[in-house]
Amino acid sequence: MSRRKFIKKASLGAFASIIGSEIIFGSNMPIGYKPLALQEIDPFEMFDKNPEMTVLNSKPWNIEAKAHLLDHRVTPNKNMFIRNNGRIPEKININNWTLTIDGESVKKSKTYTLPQLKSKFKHYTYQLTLECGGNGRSEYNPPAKGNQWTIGAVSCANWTGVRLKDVLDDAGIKEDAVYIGYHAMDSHLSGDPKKEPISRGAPMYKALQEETLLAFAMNGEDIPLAHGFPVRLVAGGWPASVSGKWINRISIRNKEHDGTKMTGTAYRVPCKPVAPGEKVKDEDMCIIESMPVKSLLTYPKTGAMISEGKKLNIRGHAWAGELKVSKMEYSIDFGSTWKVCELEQPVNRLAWQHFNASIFFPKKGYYEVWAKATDSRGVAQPMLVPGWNPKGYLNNACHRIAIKVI
Ligand SMILES: Nc1nc2c(c(=O)[nH]1)N[C@H]1C(S)=C(S)[C@@H](COP(=O)(O)O)O[C@H]1N2
Ligand SMILES: [Mo]
Repeated sequence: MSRRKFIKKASLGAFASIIGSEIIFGSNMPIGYKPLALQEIDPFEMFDKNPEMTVLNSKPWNIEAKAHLLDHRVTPNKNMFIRNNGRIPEKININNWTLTIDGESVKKSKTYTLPQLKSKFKHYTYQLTLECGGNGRSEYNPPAKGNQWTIGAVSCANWTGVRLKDVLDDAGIKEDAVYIGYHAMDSHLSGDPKKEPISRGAPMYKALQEETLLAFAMNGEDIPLAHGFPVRLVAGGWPASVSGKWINRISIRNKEHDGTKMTGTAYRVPCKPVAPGEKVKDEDMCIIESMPVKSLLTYPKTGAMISEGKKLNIRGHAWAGELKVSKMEYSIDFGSTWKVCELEQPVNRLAWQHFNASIFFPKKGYYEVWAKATDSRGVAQPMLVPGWNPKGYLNNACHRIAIKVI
């Protein structure tokens, strides 16, 4: 038997056992053909995402937006990036779903059903910016392992839910509380039920902020499964890894939470700058809290063309973690000179801010438009990639688009 034939025979058997029945006429299938029943599912259809988005990984699913897909003032569900550390929970029965507040620093452990959570506490809606700590990772050199996010792991949706603060107050917090840690229903890629894919948290002051929500709706609908149905934590302005999806337990800790991806190098950067490629000891790594100032040009698309003498209208969003953006500028001469953009106030704290400008180009040719935001403390985005770090977090370099004047 030839090797090709053997592979075909072997896979026929394997296909049949996965499908659960014999494939009649299977021996007629062209070599390399995968029966429809086994063909890869279409992630855009499965997650109801814009097909223009980029799939970075399928095990687990990680999908990012392109700049022009983030043009809306409020990110539509279809264009919101997906970042998973493990397997999305498969069967969620909301009738059985409960949230437990426990931990060393809770006065008395308490469990809430979804109707209890929704009826007992006041509802709030905020626009909250969620950016993955690894957004921009692909630009670091030496490269960092992990999903090679470019610019699209950021969103600003309308989140509706109850304040975590109100729920924690109801359960009762002891005086020695320092941190919260979430636990969720997704499963570890290894399949080991004892392992959690991720269990992060935040210090009490962030947990108790008015805008920190236990959300049950995203843009006015039930939270889509991939984004944390039925309830997720939303802590705007911090690495989005703090915003636990599919949560069912929050522990009030009397020490820094030590769950999966809280320790070691995960979501940490060197406390002091290091040289590119340098080894950093775990004890010299600090937890990322507020995200740095950043902006994105969402219109036009890079590569746009405009006729000579016409003005080009540009627009986008800017955000600055816990802070506000106080100035937005653009450059068409590779950062030699800057002009001010019109910048709107945020709708609420921790929402991104919209900017626009009208640009005149002196003559025909190739240009780049660079955008630079400055936060309320006077810190501006770096023009190129900032301080290297082992995991490739916090790249807030100026976004740029190419423009041709014809
Ligand atoms: N339970 C759980 N929560 C999670 C994650 C996860 O893998 N599991 N990923 C985190 C990370 S790293 C990010 S960036 C955000 C992404 O949220 P999104 O997929 O809704 O955009 O969810 C966070 N919450
Ligand atoms: Mo993330």
